[in-house]
Amino acid sequence: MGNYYQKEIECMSREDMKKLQSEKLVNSVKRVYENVPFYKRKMDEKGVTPNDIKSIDDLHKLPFITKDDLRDEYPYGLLAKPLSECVRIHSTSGTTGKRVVAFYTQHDIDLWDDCCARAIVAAGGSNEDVCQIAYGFGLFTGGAGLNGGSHKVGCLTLPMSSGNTERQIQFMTDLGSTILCCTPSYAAYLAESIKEKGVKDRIKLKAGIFGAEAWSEEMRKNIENSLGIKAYDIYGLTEISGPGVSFECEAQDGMHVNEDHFIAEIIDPKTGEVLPEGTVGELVFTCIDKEAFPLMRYRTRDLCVLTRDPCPCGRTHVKMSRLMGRTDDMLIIRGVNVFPSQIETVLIKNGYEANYQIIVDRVNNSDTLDVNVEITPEMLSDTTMGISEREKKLVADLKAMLGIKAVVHIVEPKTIARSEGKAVRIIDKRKI
Ligand code: DLL
Repeated sequence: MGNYYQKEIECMSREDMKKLQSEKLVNSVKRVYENVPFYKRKMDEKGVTPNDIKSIDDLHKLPFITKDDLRDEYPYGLLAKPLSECVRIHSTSGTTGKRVVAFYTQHDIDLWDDCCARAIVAAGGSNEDVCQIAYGFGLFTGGAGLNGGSHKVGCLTLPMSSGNTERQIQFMTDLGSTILCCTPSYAAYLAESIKEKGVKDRIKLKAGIFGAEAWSEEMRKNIENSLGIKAYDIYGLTEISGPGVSFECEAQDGMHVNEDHFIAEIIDPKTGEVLPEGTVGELVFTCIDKEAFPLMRYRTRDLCVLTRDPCPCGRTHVKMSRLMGRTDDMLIIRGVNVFPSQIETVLIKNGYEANYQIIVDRVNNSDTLDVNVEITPEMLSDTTMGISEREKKLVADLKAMLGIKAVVHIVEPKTIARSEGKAVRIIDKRKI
């Protein structure tokens, strides 16, 4: 293990962690109340003063912050440090509305790099490794975060950025990359290209650190088998820092939240009520160590479960489950709640790869759901089942999973565009 297995913190008793979090929370709340007019206004409106926050048991008294608040306060409204102390920004892609910009002091960058270093170590990384970073570099946090973490661990770091698949595979084989960091959809695309090139036996990868988008357990198994690696989930969001807010360990059963820096809560997305651990709800984060952009009770819109069951790895930090979707990516089709991950699970269980598209539309006042999925080369050479039979089977399995009927189109291999970053798989024409 490298230096970034921070055992004294990562395996701290619950009691000690609560004490540490409480101290940091009290200080952070005071600081934002005094330095950021937005927080003062929000807390005053709710009738809460910094003196009311004495420990993490008082966290629920603080108001929530939403993505809309961030947009309203764009760009500098939530900044808690003078600009002269900030050294970098990152930003979300801003596909829906104004971009969100997050600010970092050097302390914030160090803290973030540490979080990513912990993730790399938890995936078995050390200074013996060659770490290929194929997340995008730039305003997106994926490249910069894992790059910083890889340096801290002492890996030989390949800052490839995303795309240029030929070059990725060339460096992977020539330099003997052992860890791959990218989105799961790009990992699947790289695996497909490696297979086509017939260079699988020249690949030395042992682990992948994949996140930034939803992926199913079935997709994990496919990637692990095709690349011959262990694939670990990593979670994060620009507003809170970037990748490394939580990460998987060798148990590959949920992601440990870096609780010494971020307090996680689960709330009912409708009422805002805090839910007990073990219940599905919206994830909310409070930053207790950051300087420039320390969001308090930020509603992520991500749905998951938090659990404190003992983990075989020895880490005591709370674990969040694989994301079950986002409050805003849940599709309501003919009155039924549909998560894209449910559709992916059905497709992969039937032997398809994650090369699919979900198209929702409204025709004659009724919602339509079409699923396009590529046939795999293996299925093409298997003559025991025809295309229409395959389509019927998928329609039946989707109906059983979702409770509604979908129209399925099985399309030729390579007809659905591959993704080098976050895959866009849902086209909701009702919103266009
Ligand atoms: O995606 C940060 C990141 C980069 C995480 C690299 C992991 C690896 P944003 O672009 O701000 O930041 O998008 C954040 O992506 O709220 C989730 O909805 C989604 N997301 C992130 N990680 C996962 C994951 C980065 N492991 C949004 N599983 C989040 C599912 C994820 N969804």
